[in-house]
Amino acid sequence: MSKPGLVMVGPLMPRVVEGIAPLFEVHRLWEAADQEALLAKVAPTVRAIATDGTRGAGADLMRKLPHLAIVGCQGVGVDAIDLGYARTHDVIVTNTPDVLNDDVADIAIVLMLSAIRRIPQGDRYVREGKWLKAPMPLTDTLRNRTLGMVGFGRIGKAIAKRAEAFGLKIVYHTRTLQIDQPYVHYPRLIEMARDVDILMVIVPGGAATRHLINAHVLEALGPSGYIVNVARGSVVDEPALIKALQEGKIAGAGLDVFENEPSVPEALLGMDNVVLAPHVGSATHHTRNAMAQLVVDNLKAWREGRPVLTPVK
Ligand code: A2R
Repeated sequence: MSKPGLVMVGPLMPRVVEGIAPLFEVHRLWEAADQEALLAKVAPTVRAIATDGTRGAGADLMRKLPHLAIVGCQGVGVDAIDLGYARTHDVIVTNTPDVLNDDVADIAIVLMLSAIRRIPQGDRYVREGKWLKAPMPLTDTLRNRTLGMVGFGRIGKAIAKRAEAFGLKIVYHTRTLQIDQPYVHYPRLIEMARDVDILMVIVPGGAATRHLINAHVLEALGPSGYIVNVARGSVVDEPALIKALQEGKIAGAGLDVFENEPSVPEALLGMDNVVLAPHVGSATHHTRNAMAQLVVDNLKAWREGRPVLTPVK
């Protein structure tokens, strides 16, 4: 029996490539000189797309594949996939939740500590020989601080578990109260921003959370406040953040994600109160392989007529 077709949108982990090879006829979209021609040619047999959280799958792509049944996404965030189109056309979407919680949470804590204790700045201080002339200036501290979680799902809880160990007081903002949680819930983000020292952003991207962190929220956070974003660049109004940092309306930021990745605004590159990371939350061999395996397991389940493991609802 011939294998159904699968469009791979961009390069994925070798584990995905090897895992799906026995299951699908794989068409590598990004390698095609003429992508439109490739799609037109393979459309009659294509049932699946394999993609990642950054490239996603827009309606424009899915529309060209009328027999599409499943989109397997490597990543937990599916904001780059047109879920509305998928739903109305009975296309299953799978993502890779949970397996990345711990690595993303580690990076969240690292960025928080790096911003507050100025770790990369200290590294530069040593390398540039400044320590030979004078000790590094004192920094802010994590002591007696309150951490405001913006989003309190799977990754948020992994971050909170770590933050507990640092003695931080934890509160959270989500749309829904979680009655089983011991922490104070703020239905209004602006009120939480007023009461906390650090905002930790870990909500999904997309239209509903676009610029959730705006000038008003940053103003409410205040001049001794820090913000850490390990969610999506779209959640933070980047020009407003830059302005707040420039004007001392907040103290600093730790950022793993940006509005226009991999481009980072020149203004941020020049700031000493900002710690930058190139979207590396889940970027370890261990976790990326686990994510890749979950992409394969979902596509395999569909191929064998079983329920997929991690559908996006
Ligand atoms: O609002 P709720 O009760 O649905 O709580 C979710 C919260 N959330 C929001 N909070 C405030 N305003 C919103 N518009 C909003 N939309 C969602 O974000 C929940 O507490 C949290 C999401 O949790 P999970 O679905 O478990 O996602 P997970 O695995 O923690 O990953 C979060 C995001 C991904 O979508 C990627 O973009 C990124 O982290 O790596």
